[in-house]
Amino acid sequence: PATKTFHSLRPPIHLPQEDAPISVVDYVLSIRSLSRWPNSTTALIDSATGRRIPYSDLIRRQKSLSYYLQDVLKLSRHDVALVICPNCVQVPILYLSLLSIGVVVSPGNPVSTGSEIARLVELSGPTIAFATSSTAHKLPKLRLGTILVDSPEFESMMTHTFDLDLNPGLGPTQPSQSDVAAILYSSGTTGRIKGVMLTHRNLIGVVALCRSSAVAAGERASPPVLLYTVPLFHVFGFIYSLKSVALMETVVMMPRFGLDGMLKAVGEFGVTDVAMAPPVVVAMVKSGSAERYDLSSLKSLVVGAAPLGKDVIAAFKAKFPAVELAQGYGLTELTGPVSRVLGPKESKKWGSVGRLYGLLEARIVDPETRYVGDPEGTIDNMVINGWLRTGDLCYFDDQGFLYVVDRLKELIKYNGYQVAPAELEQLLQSHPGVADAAVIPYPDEEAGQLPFACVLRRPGCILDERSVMEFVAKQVAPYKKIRRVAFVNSIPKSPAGKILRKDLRKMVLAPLLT
Ligand code: 4UU
Repeated sequence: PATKTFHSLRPPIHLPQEDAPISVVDYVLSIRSLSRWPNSTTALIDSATGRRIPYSDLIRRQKSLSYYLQDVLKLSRHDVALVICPNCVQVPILYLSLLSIGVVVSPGNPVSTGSEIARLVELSGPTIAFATSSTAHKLPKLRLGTILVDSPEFESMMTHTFDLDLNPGLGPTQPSQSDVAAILYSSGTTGRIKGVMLTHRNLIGVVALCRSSAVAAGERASPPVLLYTVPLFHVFGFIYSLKSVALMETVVMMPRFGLDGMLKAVGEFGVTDVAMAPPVVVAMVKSGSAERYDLSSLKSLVVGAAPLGKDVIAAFKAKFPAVELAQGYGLTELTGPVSRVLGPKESKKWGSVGRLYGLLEARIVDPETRYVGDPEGTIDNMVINGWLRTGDLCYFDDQGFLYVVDRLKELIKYNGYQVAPAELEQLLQSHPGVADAAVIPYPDEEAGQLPFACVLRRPGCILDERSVMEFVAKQVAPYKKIRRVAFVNSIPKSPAGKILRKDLRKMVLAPLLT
């Protein structure tokens, strides 16, 4: 039968002409005038210090920093800037400044090791890096060096006074919409980490989608106050940092996540919405201390990046009946948001990741038969005939609500963070006691999935679980650690030598889980 195409049921989106010479920053700033809270004052709040940055100040800082980056540091269009920072109020301002002058923003996980960061540098070729005093030591030497965003120098780059009238428009580096705006890292459906290139047009489109869904969600009496527990380097936080400015929302930034700190910040800053990955929902359900905090301002949680179990949803609704739980589904390769649950009526669809955002189209294809006789080849190709393969097993119900049932691609998600099995397999194979190894996800109530190593020992070698885990832990960021090990007699492989993960799951996991 002909493959059915599912169209978005949301209102249509109006985008700027494709050839209009505007950057995503021009777009974000231009639609602010359409905000329902044009007088919204606070842009950013640092939850640790309570420091507030008003919108007027954010714009001034962004302009000042753009000018400095371009005219003093001589950064120009198409240069790549690596950003290795924990969440902090400086980062959204840095993103806007770099994007406004056409510099490609490439954010990486701040807990990465030096060699993991070196790989990002190899992929994207940055000329400059932005880090904090806690992450800078892991960065290699780049042509224009590393700038610390938590230094007094950076503060003065953002606040130095210059006469805007003498420097009207940052003319010559005006990016076009087809320029690459950001390189985000993702392992896609297979193998190792890759740099995903997103254009200004991609970002403009997604900001427009977020804006239209905010309009559709209905009136709010006062500007939303969002707290991000999601990292700004990940597509979820990256896109949110742009859309919040476009919508003139107030954003509470938590440099270091902790459940109690988050709950306290909700009361302290009147937080209305929190963006999070499922493990935070699990923690809220299990926490014995949630009752101690004033959560009366909290209206909704936007939860995405990994599956949220139905029993967790049920427990959450029982414990926090006044808080709407809205799942969102997205992928780095699709510039983030794909679908979300919108408003109290839709959130009754438990377990759904919502309806497609405006403009989006989707197809459900049979993963086994798409390429006759070559299921692996099917999984390997991320783009087929202009369609992007998500690698997720999904279905739509008859009202256009999407459900994610399973993940077919190799990707493991630990606390919502991407872990690429191939990267860990390569490390394991470099151990002298290991003849062969495969890494698959092991289900975990709190983290979602744990990286689980199936190891074939070299004959005559003595190797225990702990030494396998320690060997890997020394070389990777903490979220990538192997957390369980099984020793096997063989690793099932296809004639072409590819690990048959489904067979391995059946062979090793099934007996452990029953
Ligand atoms: C089951 O996780 C993301 C992006 C998430 C996102 C972004 C903007 C959510 C809401 C939003 O507004 O991107 P990646 O590239 O890190 O991982 C993509 C993969 C998906 O293919 C799927 O396997 O992460 C998984 N995933 C989910 N799985 C993402 N969201 C969900 C979800 N349920 N809600």
